Amino acid sequence: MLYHILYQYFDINLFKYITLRGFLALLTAFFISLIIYPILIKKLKALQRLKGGYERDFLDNHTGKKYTPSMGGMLISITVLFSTLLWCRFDNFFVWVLLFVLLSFGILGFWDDWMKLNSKRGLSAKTKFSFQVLFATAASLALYFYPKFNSVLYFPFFKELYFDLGFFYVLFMIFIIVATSNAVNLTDGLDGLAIGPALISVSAFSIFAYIAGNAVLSRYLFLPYVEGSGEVAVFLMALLGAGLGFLWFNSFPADIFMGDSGSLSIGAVLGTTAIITKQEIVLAIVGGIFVVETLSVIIQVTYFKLTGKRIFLMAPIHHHFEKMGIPENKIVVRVWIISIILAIVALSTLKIR
Ligand code: 57M
Repeated sequence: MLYHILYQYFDINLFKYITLRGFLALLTAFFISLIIYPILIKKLKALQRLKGGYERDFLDNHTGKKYTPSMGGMLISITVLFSTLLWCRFDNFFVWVLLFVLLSFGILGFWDDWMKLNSKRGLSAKTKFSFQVLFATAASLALYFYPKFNSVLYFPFFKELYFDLGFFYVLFMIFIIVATSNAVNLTDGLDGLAIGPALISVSAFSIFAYIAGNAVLSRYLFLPYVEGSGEVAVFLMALLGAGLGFLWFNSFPADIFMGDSGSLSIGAVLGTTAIITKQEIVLAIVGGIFVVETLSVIIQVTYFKLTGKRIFLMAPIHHHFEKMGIPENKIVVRVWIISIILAIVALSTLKIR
């Protein structure tokens, strides 16, 4: 909104720039979070006590988390919405698609969290999955039919390698969005475990979005040029600010969890961003942590069904490390370290082409 008022109406040139608006979007979301989370945590804690708490007693170190409130992701969505409306251009199609994905998956997650709070059982896997596919299909079709978007799949490291998937690209997009949403959800089992790699991925993708939206830079770095994707960087900066604000309270020992309200929506947004910036393959590198967590579940379940034995002490893999006796915060910080390295590897694909 302020772009239209300050730049287009009052002619203040400074507000034309994506970098400045991105920085302001980050600060806005971060400070709103710092102010509102303490109030929200207090209210949700009272509610949690009233409803009897939600305990995961499968690991000793999780027994103390019975009254830690969930649904912290709700505020991430609201803050991002506010900051985006303030600092993004209203005439950017990609920003609206991202807001749709953030809010639709956020509401679905909230529904699940709310049911868990009230009846200890969340939505059935079938209902959750059906809605995820529905929302992902809506976003994918919107992108597919947008005239300034193409259905080409590009590969990192090889500038000549790309395929036009045609209408199959819609199926591919749905898969990416739903898979990323669930992968972040599976990862969200220790304080700061999901939000850390998510924010590192968001930072890397804000660089990709900025470059992809700039005709000169993208040509220089052999990156596909996506007209309008620069504005996605402003949206991602808002998400970075909101996520950092959440991490302030989710860092060990957590005062609040993001719940499905956060994990489903942040994951879906990450997937959509990878699609918009035409970096779907790079997502598997940047979000390598989410890939490994998901693979650990697939391997564990398949192996268990086939042999009746387990490969990991417990899946997802972060529980395996906990069972080995590694302290929670050590696991989490090590995961962040790996995630930073993966983001650097992904960013290096910019030059190695
Ligand atoms: C979410 N949710 C946490 C919190 C968070 C197929 C199967 C592998 C699925 C998987 C699963 O259900 N994953 C989805 C896991 C829960 O966190 C809440 O859920 C939200 C995310 N959706 O935001 O609201 C608990 O995690 C802990 N936590 C933190 N800090 C945080 O910042 O400590 C979360 C966030 C919280 C808290 O204790 O209550 C969860 O784990 O339930 N299932 C599993 O992960 C189960 N694994 C399993 O069954 N493994 C078997 C299978 C694969 C064969 C095996 O290995 O043998 C584990 N979960 C449960 N019991 N409940 C292990 C056993």
